[in-house]
Amino acid sequence: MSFSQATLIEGHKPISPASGIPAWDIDPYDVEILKDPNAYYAELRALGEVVYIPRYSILTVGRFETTRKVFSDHENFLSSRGVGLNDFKLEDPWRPPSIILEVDQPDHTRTRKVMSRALSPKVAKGFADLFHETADALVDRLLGQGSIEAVADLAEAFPTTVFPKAVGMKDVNPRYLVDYGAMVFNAVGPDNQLRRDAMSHAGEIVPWINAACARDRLTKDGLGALVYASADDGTLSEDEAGMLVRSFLSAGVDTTVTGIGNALWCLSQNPDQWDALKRDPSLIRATFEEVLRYTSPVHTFGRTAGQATEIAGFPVEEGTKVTCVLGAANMDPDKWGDPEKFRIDRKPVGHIAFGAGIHGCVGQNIARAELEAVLGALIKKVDRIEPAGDAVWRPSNAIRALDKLPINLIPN
Ligand code: OVV
Repeated sequence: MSFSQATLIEGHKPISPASGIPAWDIDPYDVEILKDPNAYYAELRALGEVVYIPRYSILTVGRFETTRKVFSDHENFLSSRGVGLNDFKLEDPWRPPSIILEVDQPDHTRTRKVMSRALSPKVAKGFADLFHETADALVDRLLGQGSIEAVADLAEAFPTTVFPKAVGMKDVNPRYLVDYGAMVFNAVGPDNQLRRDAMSHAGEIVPWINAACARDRLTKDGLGALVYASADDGTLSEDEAGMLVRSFLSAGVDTTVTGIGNALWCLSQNPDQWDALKRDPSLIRATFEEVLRYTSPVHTFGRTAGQATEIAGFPVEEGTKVTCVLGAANMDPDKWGDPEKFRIDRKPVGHIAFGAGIHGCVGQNIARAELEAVLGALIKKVDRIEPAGDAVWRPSNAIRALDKLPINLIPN
């Protein structure tokens, strides 16, 4: 380790960016930007292929092609040194690193295989009845209520009900699952107030999460058991199986909560698109893909240059932290016509809301199955979704999610 703590910036080596890379005096983690990011996204793309942010001593990309390229270039841009601002090679991470997210080839390949088998389209299909029955019952209950607060009542309620069942968790604590997600995702940002607030719950929640991942805290018929089967056949150690169950709990709750909340926001703000979906339910999938493109639930994730390399022809030093602004890429007018319009007939093939390359979201089949169930229940039973107050965003260093969404669900 060649740098003392004192010389690190946000836990990584300070850089001297190549000439020609524009410097931008901005804090991308300012709460006002996080709550309403489109102007920041536009300016980031306008400034250049790659931008230097002195405040954090990072490079940042937001144009579609360059963002996709950096994010999927696992040879040059490593995940094992952390996907946030801290360089795990120079500073200890806040928790033992994920053995699927925060790891490179060849180690990544073995754990990824286990997870992609556990989360296959076939397995996701097996959860369809549970997801549909739960969504139908939840929407029925909410329809009798007049106005609802859709974040707590629906967006959080649905995944925190079905996902622990899908995993086979014996321990139930929806609040801990949501708050753990907030820790995991805020942790990839700088040491700001958001990160510190999220981490203030760590003392209670981290031990609970770790304990909930043990074999004897899981049923024999869920996703957890599928992972432990790989410990039985010798592919994984017992500890590794527990770590992969931890990945379910890290990545599977906050993301789908956000996907559902953002879908309700998009549809409540765009009644013509809701009507179009009601007329043609075969557009459910396309609607969710457009929600993902339009709101990018994971707005920013990073990589670390593992060796001297380049971005769009500009030299990049080893150890450089590069943040990839997925939200900016998914709004790039060079890629998408009229990107700031929410259009369910767009079929936004190639959006990078699930990432790209070997680390692309391994849970996306489950995410899609959850959204299909929720949107399916809504279009069956609800005539109109009307705003019943202002939507409030919940700023996070990596997630673009709502805090409050008051709506009226008007029954058929
Ligand atoms: C994609 C993702 C996000 C957050 C956490 C993890 C994965 C994990 O593996 O823990």
